[in-house]
Amino acid sequence: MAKQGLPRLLLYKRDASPPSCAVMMLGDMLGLNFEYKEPDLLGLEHKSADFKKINPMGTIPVLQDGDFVVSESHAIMKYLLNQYGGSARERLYPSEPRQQAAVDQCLFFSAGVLFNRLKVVALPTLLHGLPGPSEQQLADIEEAYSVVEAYLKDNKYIAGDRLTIADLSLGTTISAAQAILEINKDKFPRSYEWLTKLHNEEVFKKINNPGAALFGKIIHAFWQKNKK
Ligand SMILES: N[C@@H](CCC(=O)N[C@@H](CS)C(=O)NCC(=O)O)C(=O)O
Repeated sequence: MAKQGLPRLLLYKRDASPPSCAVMMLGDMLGLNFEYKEPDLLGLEHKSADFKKINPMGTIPVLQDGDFVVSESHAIMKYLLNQYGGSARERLYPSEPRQQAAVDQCLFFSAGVLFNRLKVVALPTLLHGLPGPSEQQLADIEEAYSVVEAYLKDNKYIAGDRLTIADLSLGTTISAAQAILEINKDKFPRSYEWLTKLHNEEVFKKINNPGAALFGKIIHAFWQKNKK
């Protein structure tokens, strides 16, 4: 339920975009009132001069809060928690240095490694006729899964014993990545269990699971088309 009396927050997003879903889930958990804009990615609206004035990287999500604009889902999530998180901030992004470093480690891994291994398959599929992932791309995704498995060695959630924004970030990205390479539950049992647990959380059911399903539907439809 959105809280009354909070400022107007405009989020540029797409439902099939994992980093957009992570921000939307956080917004939902904090009871924020987002208005949405959905740039046409296939029409390259996000690469237009107008969009690049908002985000020079030409990516979504982007958050506009009055005259303040921030892009990059991890920066957006931290901003939302710092500005509007209230008591949830400590739970979702702990201030204790080691706990926070564990969360940050996952956020940087998500932004710098795992998401990019998904993106190098997704973008060429959608824009340049890629008919499916290469063996090397699949091996790279699997290697990233092995890092997730290692992060879960001592933890119930990805960065500790409770859900944090690291679970929102890595959880959305791995959910979408299932359309390219499913987690092998014998090889990565902790990851499989963690992802199953996340998928049963209400906020994942509401936002992530439909978003990941849509991503899967789109990418598989393009592979079929691109193979012809
Ligand atoms: N690390 C960024 C990734 C943003 C990103 O690449 N988003 C995709 C959509 S899921 C996008 O805008 N792709 C368009 C492009 O890069 O051309 C984040 O977490 O916000």
